[in-house]
Amino acid sequence: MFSFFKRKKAEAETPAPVEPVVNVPTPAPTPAPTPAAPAPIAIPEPAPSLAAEPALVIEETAERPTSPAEQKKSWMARLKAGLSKTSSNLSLLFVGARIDEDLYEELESALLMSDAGMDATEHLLTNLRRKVKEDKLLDAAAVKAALKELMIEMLQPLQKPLELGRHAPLVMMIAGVNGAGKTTTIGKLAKHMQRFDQSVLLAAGDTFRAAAREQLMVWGQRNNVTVISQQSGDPAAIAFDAVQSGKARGVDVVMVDTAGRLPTQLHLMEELKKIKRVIGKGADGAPHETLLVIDGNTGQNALAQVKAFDDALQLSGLVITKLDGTAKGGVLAAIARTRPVPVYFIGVGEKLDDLQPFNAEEFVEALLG
Ligand SMILES: Nc1nc2c(ncn2[C@@H]2O[C@H](COP(=O)(O)OP(=O)(O)O)[C@@H](O)[C@H]2O)c(=O)[nH]1
Ligand SMILES: [Mg+2]
Repeated sequence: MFSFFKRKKAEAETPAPVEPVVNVPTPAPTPAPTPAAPAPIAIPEPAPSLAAEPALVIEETAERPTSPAEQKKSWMARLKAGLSKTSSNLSLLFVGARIDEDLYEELESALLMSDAGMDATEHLLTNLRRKVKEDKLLDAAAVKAALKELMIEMLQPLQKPLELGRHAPLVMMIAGVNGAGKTTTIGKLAKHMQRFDQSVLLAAGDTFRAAAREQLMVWGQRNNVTVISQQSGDPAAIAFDAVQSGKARGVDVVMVDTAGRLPTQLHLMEELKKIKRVIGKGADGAPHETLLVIDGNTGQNALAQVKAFDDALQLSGLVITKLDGTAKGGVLAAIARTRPVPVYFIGVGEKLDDLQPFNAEEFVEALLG
């Protein structure tokens, strides 16, 4: 579950003096916001054409079910629908099946097709065979239940709460490839955190696309969240500014958005490392969370992304988005086996509420029903 240790407002740190920046390119001198200034630092410019840009389309809807039980039913249904290809493949195998080599072979194919990868697939099959033997399982339903148990066991290490209130402010940096859902996730997270009584400040660090910044600004205004932005500029400088501003304003959480990039674009990966380093100059131990956002439809390439971004940034967590689409879901097993970075949240839609803490049991329930 989403947990945090509540920090009393009265104990909020007084703004620390601005630390000198040494050994890094000096952030561009931007006017430091005064704690009293509520407006985001933005230089208005002609509205950019949004045609080609994925917009930050996260809205609150009135039609969504309101009671917690109904809400849960609704997002579980979307997760189930999203993972239905894998779940029907897996479930069909067990219908009236005999426990023989054919079953294991078909299971192997289905798991590989789900993007679980060779290692996780072999691991599951070896353990399943052993369990079937040891527990003398004779019918398909019992074998399916055993597989479910093994999958939960495998994914459990990925389940970890994002703890708020450990730092003032808690600084989070968000990275990923283009279109993965970074900006949308930041919007959802901001809303999520506001519900936990956390004040949030965002840094529009995607300086490549004017529309990306504009969208974040508009969204911030609508939701009463301050967005630190510059018309053009060094994303590291914007991130640094945001951290300073967050400290001065005594906000609880600072989230730094970044431009999408492929792990193969080495100069852009270097830029990310620089952003992280410069954030560290702004606050002790920051960023306290370095998140990678992954599109759940990416397949096996998601694993390559986790490895590359983790090597560059030492990730503390993942967010897997678009699991309401046509994602196969197995890639979480691959991640659990090869690079077990915690999955803090999963995205199950484009709306503000469509972000859920990752829960291994619920996920496997959706996958194997
Ligand atoms: N269906 C669905 N769409 C999502 C989800 N998360 C993000 N998106 C969509 O993915 C697209 C790209 O998102 P964006 O946040 O702009 O990606 P970014 O480039 O990583 O910042 C947008 O159209 C979002 O609405 C999700 O969990 N489910
Ligand atoms: Mg973006």
